Amino acid sequence: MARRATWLWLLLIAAGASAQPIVMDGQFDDWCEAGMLHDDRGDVPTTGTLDLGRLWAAHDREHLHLLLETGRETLMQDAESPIGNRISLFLDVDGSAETGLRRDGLGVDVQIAFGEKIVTRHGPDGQTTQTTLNDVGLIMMPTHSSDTFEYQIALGGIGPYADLATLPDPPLIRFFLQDLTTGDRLPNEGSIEYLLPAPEGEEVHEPIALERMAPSDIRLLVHNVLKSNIVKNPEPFARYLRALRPDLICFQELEEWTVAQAVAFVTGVLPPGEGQQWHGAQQADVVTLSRWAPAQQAVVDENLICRFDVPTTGGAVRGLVLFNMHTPCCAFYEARQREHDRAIAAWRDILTGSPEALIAGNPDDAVILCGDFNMVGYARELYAVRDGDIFDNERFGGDFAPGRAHGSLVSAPLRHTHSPQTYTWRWDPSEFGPGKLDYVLFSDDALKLKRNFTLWTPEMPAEALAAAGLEPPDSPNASDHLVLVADFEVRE
Ligand SMILES: [Ca+2]
Ligand SMILES: [Ca+2]
Ligand SMILES: [Ca+2]
Ligand SMILES: [Ca+2]
Repeated sequence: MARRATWLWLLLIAAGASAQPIVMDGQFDDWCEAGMLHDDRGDVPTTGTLDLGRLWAAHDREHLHLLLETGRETLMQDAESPIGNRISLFLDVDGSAETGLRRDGLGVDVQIAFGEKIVTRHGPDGQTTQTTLNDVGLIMMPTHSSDTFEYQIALGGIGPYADLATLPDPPLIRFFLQDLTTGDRLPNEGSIEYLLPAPEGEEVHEPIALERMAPSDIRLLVHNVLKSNIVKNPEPFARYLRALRPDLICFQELEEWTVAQAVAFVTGVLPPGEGQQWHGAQQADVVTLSRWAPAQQAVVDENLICRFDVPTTGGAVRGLVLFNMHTPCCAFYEARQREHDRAIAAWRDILTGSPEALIAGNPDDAVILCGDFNMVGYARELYAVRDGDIFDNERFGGDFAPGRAHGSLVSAPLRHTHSPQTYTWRWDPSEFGPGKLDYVLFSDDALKLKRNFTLWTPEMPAEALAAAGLEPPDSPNASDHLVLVADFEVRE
């Protein structure tokens, strides 16, 4: 509840501030500029069911953005699970009640069923075609469960329009939302009318440079390499490794190499300096490669813990406990929760010097938990790790503050270098839209986050790609997961 109060407060005080692009990150403090269009809260009699609530809209030249409250926790891209939904968005995109499906006085040209993940187009000739969420360029955040979601819909995907310039005059979109389980409709009668005037000025998304900010920053790279694709198709991996020059690498889904083969590959691509070498550790499909030899290592479920001595800004040495995570996928909610509980309990035991601790650390060690957390389920699976809020306390022990005096761990923002996106997984033929499955969580009392980003080469301009020695399709050719990069200064 506290998190929700914070962004509502921002919404009130920031009115009148300069326009900001909507960042698709599942955080809603970027919505302060957009006016609320409708309040539909409190008209569903049964508690515990979905209740479409407040709705905001915004747009840029190529996208319509919506922010919607759902009244209870739901998984937006799921109609089957206990917290799924059957919310649909009905859009009249051509300003004509004469075209599309006649529905409540509207000519609905496009219906987007979020939970069912089906887009239905009602053509002018009465023909109906069905496509996927990806066909309309739909992005929804957060990917894990929530009671509030932000949406990005490509204007070129929902109508015969490439962008705002080709909208009808006046540029008006009419729509309503309905939860087909409870029947709750937003608005109760008629439709929302939203005008999309061309925004003033250029839309600028400040790009994030690939270079680290200081040579002494420690660079972590995280990547799920898609069924050992690095073995079969090494070129895009080699190109991004040369461009990004990490010090620590956490790979997931790399089963076809021994740790010696993985070390040999990275040594060939990133030759170590005089007297230095790459080191490796492996557990099942997770492989951790590092410029420092792990002083200790351990396994928790299928996840790998390594402890390194890393240089601080002042030239001293501090312990860094690095968890390379690949937890169960998809609808395996309980198994994933269990692994997240067990991993963060392992950090608690290391932190407190418990006799149960898997490795011996110092009380001031830094910690990073990173990797493919498969966060398509309950938000609490993530919060267990971030906040030390263990779900099964009976089995895994007490809650604690994983960031010591700072409380929770911090989740690195990891925005794309050249767009306001944060998804870390994308596979266009899938029924699922792009999502944020991968995370870097760290203790910010011991580590200062510096440059950090997610790499998605298809959206990078040609000059940026050429300067980095990358090719446009490198990201999708490498994997369905994207490369994450986070630089840290190790505090004294
Ligand atoms: Ca946002
Ligand atoms: Ca409602
Ligand atoms: Ca129509
Ligand atoms: Ca209603």
